[in-house]
This record gives sequence, C-alpha cells and structure tokens, in this order.
Amino acid sequence: TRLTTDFLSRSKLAKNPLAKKIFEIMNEKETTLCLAADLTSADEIIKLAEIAGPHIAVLKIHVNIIDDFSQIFIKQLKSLSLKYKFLIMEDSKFGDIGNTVSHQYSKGVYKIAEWADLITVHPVAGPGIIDGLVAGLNDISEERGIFLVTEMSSKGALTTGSYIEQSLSMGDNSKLVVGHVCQSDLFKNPGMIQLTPGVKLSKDSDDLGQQYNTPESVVNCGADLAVVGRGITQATDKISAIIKYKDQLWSAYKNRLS
Ligand code: 5FU
Repeated sequence: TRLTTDFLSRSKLAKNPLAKKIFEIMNEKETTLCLAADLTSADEIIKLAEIAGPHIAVLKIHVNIIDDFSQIFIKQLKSLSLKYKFLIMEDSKFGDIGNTVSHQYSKGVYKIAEWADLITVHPVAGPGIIDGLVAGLNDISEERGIFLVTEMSSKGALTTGSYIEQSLSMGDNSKLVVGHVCQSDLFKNPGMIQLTPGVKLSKDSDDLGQQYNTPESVVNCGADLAVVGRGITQATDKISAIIKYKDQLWSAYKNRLS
C-alpha cells in the first residue's frame, strides 16, 4: 500500500515528472520537510532558505505577502533551490474559472508559472481550473506540478464528504496533479504525494482556526511531505528547530515502512 512503500519505489510509479523528483529528493536528502517560509521580507526568506536548504525537500511561500517582492528575490531563491536541491512551491490556492487562473498563473507582477515548481489549487471550480492552469503553462518549458487542496487543516473547513471524493477523482484525471493537500490517508495511488500542513511538535491550535498535529501523527495519517511554518519561523534557534522536525518526520516515515 502507499503508506508502506518507500519513496524510491514510489518515484517509479509517479506519472508526473515533478512528483518523481519530489520522491527522489526526499529519498536522497532523507527529509520530508516542506518549510512554510511565511515571512513578509524577501531578505528574511532568503536568509531562512540559506540555513534550511540542506534539510528541506520543498520551500513553500505565499508570494503576495512579501512587502518587497522583486525578480532579484526570485533569482536568489532559484539559485538556492539549485544549490541545495529543493523545490519551490507557491501556495496560491488558485480557485477561479480556467480563463482567469491561466492569467493569474502566468501574468501580472508575479508571473508564478515562470518560477514556481509547484502550486496549490482549490478544486472548487471544477476540472476547467486545471485546463486553465495547463493553458497558463503555454510558454513554459520546465516541468510543473500542482497539489489539489482536497482537505484543509483549519477548524470547520468545508472540505468534507463528496467534495473530497470529487477532488480525488479530479487528481486521477490530470497528469499535472502531483498529489493532494489533506489531513488523512484519503487515496491509494502510491505515485501521488500527500502534503499535510498543520504540523507542530505538540498538538495545538492558533487563535485563527489553524489546528496542529505532531510530526509522528501526521506521518501515520499518511503525510508524505509535512508543512511546518511557525514551528520553525518563530523558533529562537531556527536551525535546531529545522533539524528536530526533519528528524522526527523522517523516523516516523521509516517506522511507517515497517
Ligand atoms: F491548504 C492549507 C491548509 O489546509 N492549511 C494550511 O495551514 C495550507 N496551509 C498553509 O500551511 C498555510 O497557508 C501556511 O502557509 C502553512 C501552515 O503554517 P503554520 O505556521 O505551520 O500554521
């Protein structure tokens, strides 16, 4: 089954080339950590990426919270991603009709399609949203992948029942989809990746609806990649926090295999 198959074997079952690459990076660097660098200063993100780089598989940002976004920032981030071998995810959570998302993906100030290896997408608009994103990749030659936001981590999320079922089947029908953002073991396909946010060393919540589970419990609930944000960004000793999360996640993955 998906949860007991190792990443290297699963890399061979992935249909999307970037899904394959994520499995290979996790296997090689022995990390399933996706760092949510939710900082509003470009320099702060670059500084964090510089120390986290060797220990993460993916660096996730929200580009529209950065006060001083520039193409120089993108260049710096891109060069760190090559130096340390991690992928860049822009957590846009696209959610509009196909025509609109095709523009949001490739145009505007950010031109996300040009630099984000991975993006997130709400399936709420139906399969046309994926067609729109594919259209947005017209001029892009690099491999790209999307995660469908199938189940959210926050309290009272509306992502339940048949919404989840339909999101899973949207994922099965598109080669662009590398996996699902979700909280539980919802799918069987070992070539797809479960990305799970809401991870902290202790089970906890914030004041705005976020709900946290421990590294061990999210991995047992199927997480392949685990998203950690404030658990790291708000730690006084960031490198120790990074390594702590990385190690706990990796040993939980190893235990899951046996
Ligand atoms: F799709 C989702 C979700 O269901 N929950 C999330 O928390 C995405 N996220 C993102 O993961 C959120 O936008 C943050 O960037 C990150 C979690 O950050 P935290 O600081 O670890 O709570």
